Amino acid sequence: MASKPVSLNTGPGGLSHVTLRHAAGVAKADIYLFGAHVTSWVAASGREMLYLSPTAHLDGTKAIRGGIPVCFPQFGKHGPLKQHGFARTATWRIEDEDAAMSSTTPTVTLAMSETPDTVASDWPFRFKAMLTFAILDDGNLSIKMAVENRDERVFDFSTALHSYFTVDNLDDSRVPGLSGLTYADNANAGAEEKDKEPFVSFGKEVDRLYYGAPDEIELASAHLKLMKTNYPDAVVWNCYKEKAAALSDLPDDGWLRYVCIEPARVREKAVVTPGATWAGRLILKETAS
Ligand code: TA6
Repeated sequence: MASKPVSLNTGPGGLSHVTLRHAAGVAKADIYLFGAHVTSWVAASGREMLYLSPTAHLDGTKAIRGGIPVCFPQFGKHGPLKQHGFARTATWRIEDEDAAMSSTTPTVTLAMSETPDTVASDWPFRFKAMLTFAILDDGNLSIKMAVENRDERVFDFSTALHSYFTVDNLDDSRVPGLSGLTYADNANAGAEEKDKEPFVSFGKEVDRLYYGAPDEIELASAHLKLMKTNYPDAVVWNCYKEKAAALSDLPDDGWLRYVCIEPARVREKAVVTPGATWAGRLILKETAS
């Protein structure tokens, strides 16, 4: 029997995740309700495109290491909330669940709104955040994020889709197209630098927030091109050897397996007036590289 385009399953840590499956039966994605967190995207070629740490916590005890963590309403330490905000450790709900589960196409929308904890936080606003995930006809992955202001106050936020891509070989990994841009170097206390190199390489810890990054960024060693809309910035991160040893949910050699390229809106926060909605989009495409 052909697999359903949208199904609800339980992961090894007992948490529920939606599985989206392309009609051809190869391309698929798993999205946990915990954090609205994509843990797997298998492209049309059958390649697993995302890196998920084999020691990631999949039981809700902490943010999942790998896949695509949703950083919202704060990226990193750019504000008073805990690192990367509360969205990635919140349990999201399936929007219009009955219709979603009987969808004839592999797409689902997850949503979250304020909770007593968020209202008690330093970001106390009433809101509705929605993430719409879809496996496209070509097997690529689309993620649309919308944040509606349901408060009577204006609010702002920073955000990123903190995507971990599996690389064939970190030594061969290059991120072109960022030369000449200014970035905050989080591996050097956030110092502002101007990138003078033709590409980013990974012979050391790289933790850079590039301002005004191009909307298309390629990573040939991951056979990947990303296309972002309304995420003006981009983070490039690999923790390298020393920091990997300090991450309890990443194997000591895990740093060799991934590069993060993260569509982000950090320098110029999203500002949303009451009743308005901010929207951003990310399309991840497998390339022939
Ligand atoms: O996106 C890069 C970064 O901000 C790094 O500074 C590093 O902290 C990484 O995120 C992972 O953060 P996490 O809280 O998931 O360990």
